[in-house]
Amino acid sequence: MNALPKTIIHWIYSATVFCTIFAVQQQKATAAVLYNGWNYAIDSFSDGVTGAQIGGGEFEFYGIAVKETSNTAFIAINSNLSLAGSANPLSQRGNINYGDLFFNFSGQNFNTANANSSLFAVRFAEENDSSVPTTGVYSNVTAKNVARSNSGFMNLNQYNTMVASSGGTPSMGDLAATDPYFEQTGNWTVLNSIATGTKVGEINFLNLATLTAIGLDFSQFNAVGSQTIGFSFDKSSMPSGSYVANFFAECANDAIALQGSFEAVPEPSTLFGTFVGFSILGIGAAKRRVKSKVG
Ligand SMILES: [Ca+2]
Ligand SMILES: [Ca+2]
Ligand SMILES: [Ca+2]
Repeated sequence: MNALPKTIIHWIYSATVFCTIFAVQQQKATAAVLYNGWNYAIDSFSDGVTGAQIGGGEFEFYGIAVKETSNTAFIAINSNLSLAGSANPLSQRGNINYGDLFFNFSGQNFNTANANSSLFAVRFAEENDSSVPTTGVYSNVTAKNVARSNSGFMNLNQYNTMVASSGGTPSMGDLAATDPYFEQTGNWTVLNSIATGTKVGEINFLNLATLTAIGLDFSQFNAVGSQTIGFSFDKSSMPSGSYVANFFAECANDAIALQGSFEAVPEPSTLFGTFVGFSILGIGAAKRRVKSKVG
């Protein structure tokens, strides 16, 4: 068999390298980014719309990360928007804040899950326009649009077009900006706030020192928003399995979606079994100690 000409070998090698790099980049855009036990969705740093400023302003969201232990879920958001929101007298409740954080375990797109009241959501911003009375975890959730009452975008297509035409790069974190998971067109179709839901749990706010102590590090991804907001809740208030989580600004001036999954909370009977197992082992060890003493 004739050896392949050098130029062809070189071409094959180059193509292989190119495909490998391409595959890695593709993977980066779609697969979970795990670091120190946290699953990160890093957003575009140039798609927050703050008045005429595209990128880096008060409405720039940088990322969201989720960590779990057997019983607890931890959430952290890195952004330039404070938990108090941005004061704006023309907007509902006098500020433009975070909308609510939705979790969709149904495998359906957002609007279908919404129509089936199968969404879960966390209200973490006390001053936002959520229809549920307090912060916490909610099940059987339906969502509403508050972009209209917060000087916001009419739909995602309008937002994406505006960002791109101003030199920014629109992104939805783990999803592409135009991903059909969210409705893209129509009038006031960004569903970013809880309309109805049943409260199933509380959230506990966590400061940056606590988050850092359990391994959070947004700077690893060059996410350098001035605000890091963190909280935890009992995983028993949500299902296990794969989900899409997302949140928008109330004005829809930025948004992030994260693809993740929760492991099932251990059954009490399994825990009991483990304790019994430990006890038996403990008794065995104690017996052996006594025996060795006697012996
Ligand atoms: Ca962003
Ligand atoms: Ca508001
Ligand atoms: Ca975004």
